[in-house]
Amino acid sequence: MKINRQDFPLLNQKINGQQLIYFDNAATSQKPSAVIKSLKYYYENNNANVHRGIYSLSERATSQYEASRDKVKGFINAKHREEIIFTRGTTESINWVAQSYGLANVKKDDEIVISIMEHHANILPWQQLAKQVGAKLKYIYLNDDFTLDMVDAKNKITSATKIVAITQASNVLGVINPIKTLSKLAHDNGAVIVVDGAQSVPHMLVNVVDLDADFFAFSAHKMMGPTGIGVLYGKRDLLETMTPLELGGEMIEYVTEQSATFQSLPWRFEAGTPNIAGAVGLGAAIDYIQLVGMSNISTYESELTKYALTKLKVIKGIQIYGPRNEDQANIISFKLSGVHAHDVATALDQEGIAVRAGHHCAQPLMQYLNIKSTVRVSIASYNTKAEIDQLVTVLKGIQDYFQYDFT
Ligand code: C6P
Repeated sequence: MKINRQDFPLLNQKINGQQLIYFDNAATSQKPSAVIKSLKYYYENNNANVHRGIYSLSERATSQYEASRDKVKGFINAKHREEIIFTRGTTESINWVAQSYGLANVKKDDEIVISIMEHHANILPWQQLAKQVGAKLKYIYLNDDFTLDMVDAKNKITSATKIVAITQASNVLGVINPIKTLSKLAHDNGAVIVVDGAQSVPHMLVNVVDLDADFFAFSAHKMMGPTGIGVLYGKRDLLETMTPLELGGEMIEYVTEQSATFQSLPWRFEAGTPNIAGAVGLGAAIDYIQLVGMSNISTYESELTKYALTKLKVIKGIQIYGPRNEDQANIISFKLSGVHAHDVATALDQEGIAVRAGHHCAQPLMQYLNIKSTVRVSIASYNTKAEIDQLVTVLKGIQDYFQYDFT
């Protein structure tokens, strides 16, 4: 089944007098009516606190909240529901791994290996951990086609490595990394692998068991769900060893004046009143995606990305930062010679086209590429070839306006 654009009410509006074309899906996706309605329905009919009320309404809220956990489990093919922890999003999920698993398992002179294409959310928590314990933070660099240099990966991941943290899909380059190979490399050296799935989960089928990921993080808002909710998946035997970072209500078993015992998984990691409506909305987003079919979404987005690459590639003075091949995710970054990325984004906005411009929260990658910013077009399944054609036409107009001489 193909996505019905009419399912996304926000898209039906004008910006600066032009029909909105939304190409900033990697920042956050738009939401289908089914998700919006699920939030409204929840608040109008089922709102109560979870896990504590001995009354029907609270039991209903609890069962909806827990049903979403089961949906997430199925969506990423986890083995056990206890392995699904609701968080605020990818950023919080990775911070928890660093400060709970990391602090307990990484010691002085151990090594943490990440890649140069990471988002700050998968850099700063490891920088902090490395400083706290006196460990070394090492980077895997890139091939000329912007893909991960696997020779470098093999050199960097050694018996000194305790954690490998890698994004499955780059939010700047659109590169999809070979997670299965990397997890084998990590495991062969006695390390765990933490996968940032923020950009892969919305675009492709993810199977955490097949990837053999030890931890996997993602956000609902990039996959048609609400903001403020995300997931930390962790293998059960690893989560069992971890101490919760947040303490308080919901996560306890028994508390005395001086001590406390904690709940079992996954509630041990969900202190305080959780984002119940968010979880319900995430469940609705999963239902919607599964109704359309993740493989249909993936195929359509790849087809549109290929189409966009073909059209963009021939624009004079454009430089595309990414592998530019069939295997890349739905994200294209580029620069137009002689025009600042922010000027391009502002000019596109005048024509109703929303793109992101800047460093995309990946400043070490920008430094490595020796650039300050790119324009980024990120495609979703509700975008169309006509919108890409319009983007290309406007980009050509921007070049004419700035009158860059390509001769
Ligand atoms: N990238 C972008 O425009 P949060 O904010 O926690 O939902 O996701 C953080 C994050 C982590 N990893 C990757 C690969 C990401 O792309 C993001 C979010 C957005 O590229 C906002 S900066």
